[in-house]
Amino acid sequence: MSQSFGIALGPRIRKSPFFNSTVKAGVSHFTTYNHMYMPVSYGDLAAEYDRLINGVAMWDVAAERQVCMKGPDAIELARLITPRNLDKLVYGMGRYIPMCNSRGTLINDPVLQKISEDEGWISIADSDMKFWCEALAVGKGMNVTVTEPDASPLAVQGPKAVDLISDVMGDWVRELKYFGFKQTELNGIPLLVARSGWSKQGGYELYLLDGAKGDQLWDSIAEAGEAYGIGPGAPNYIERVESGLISVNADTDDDANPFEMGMGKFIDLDQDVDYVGKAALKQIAADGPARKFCGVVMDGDKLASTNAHRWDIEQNGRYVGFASAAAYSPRLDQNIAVALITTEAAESGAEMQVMTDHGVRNAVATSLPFGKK
Ligand code: THG
Repeated sequence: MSQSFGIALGPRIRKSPFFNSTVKAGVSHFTTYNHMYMPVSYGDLAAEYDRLINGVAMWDVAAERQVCMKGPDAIELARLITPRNLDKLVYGMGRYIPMCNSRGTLINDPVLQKISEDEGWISIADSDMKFWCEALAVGKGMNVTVTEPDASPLAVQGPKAVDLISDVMGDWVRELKYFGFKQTELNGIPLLVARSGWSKQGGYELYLLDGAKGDQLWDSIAEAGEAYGIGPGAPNYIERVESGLISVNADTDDDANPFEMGMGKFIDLDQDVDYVGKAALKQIAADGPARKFCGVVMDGDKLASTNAHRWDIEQNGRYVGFASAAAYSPRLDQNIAVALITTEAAESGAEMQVMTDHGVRNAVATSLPFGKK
């Protein structure tokens, strides 16, 4: 089917503070994420992948919106929204926190940052967590306000990111721990600089704290990055499949729980906090997860660079689950996918069939991330 339609850029979906800069840089495709346009490609995915693996790339990820919980009960609210134990979370640090509903279904997987003793921000994936947090706070009669602050992450990712950002911000950024952050400024642009980002290639996220200064921040990083061959990019489809990074709602369905998604190490069933989903998660842990998020290696010709579909997977003619993102990996020279399939199929080692848009491919399951024993 040939497609000749576009998507209207109306005001109902928001523009990032970096929107104009991304257009100038040649963005070719947007998606929407948290009701905001988010670039996904600049037209050459292979070059964008290469820049991320070997150099440095800058990504407009302002659509990873912040939800601010502020007030005397802010940290208590943070404890209710996640099964992760937050006892040791200190000011200036972040944590990756799965969030579940009362059935134990994974509904988001943000990074939580402790901004102060009475303020926490979650940097959310694509679902409406501001409503969720506020409803919970109201229902529990908590003394906390839930708002969306003027804070928009610009990710700088790749092996040359550390040198570049220390040129720009100072050598202190080299000492930041993973998920550590500091509030600072760059030529009058207020920023929160964090060691984080949705790739396994290392780097930072510069949270712009004044939405009027997006182009100024973009230009500053682009200019300083020239010496490192920086270019625009986006959360990279191929690298994320290789690394097995989870994209909630793309990889999950209305039943997927954190144990199935390989997040068991983040779940504390024994802490005193009565967080949302605790009873359900205890039951799931006792029964053992029904499915497993795993890698799949497929045979046949190289896949086209993006195959953003859900493909059914069968074993012995029976449906066992679905692949949610697939790509040809240049590093592994293999066709790979991430998939959510029955634990039995994942552990069988036996051949499966992936029903791709380009025909049936034979496949075997493997652990994530790819390329790691
Ligand atoms: N950065 C920021 N906000 C975000 C994302 C981000 N919001 C949406 C989305 N990404 C949330 N999901 C993730 C998924 C994985 C990670 C961070 C956010 C991540 N994982 C590390 C890993 O898998 O190696 C570390 C996990 C750990 O061990 O704690 O970084 O990227 N601002």
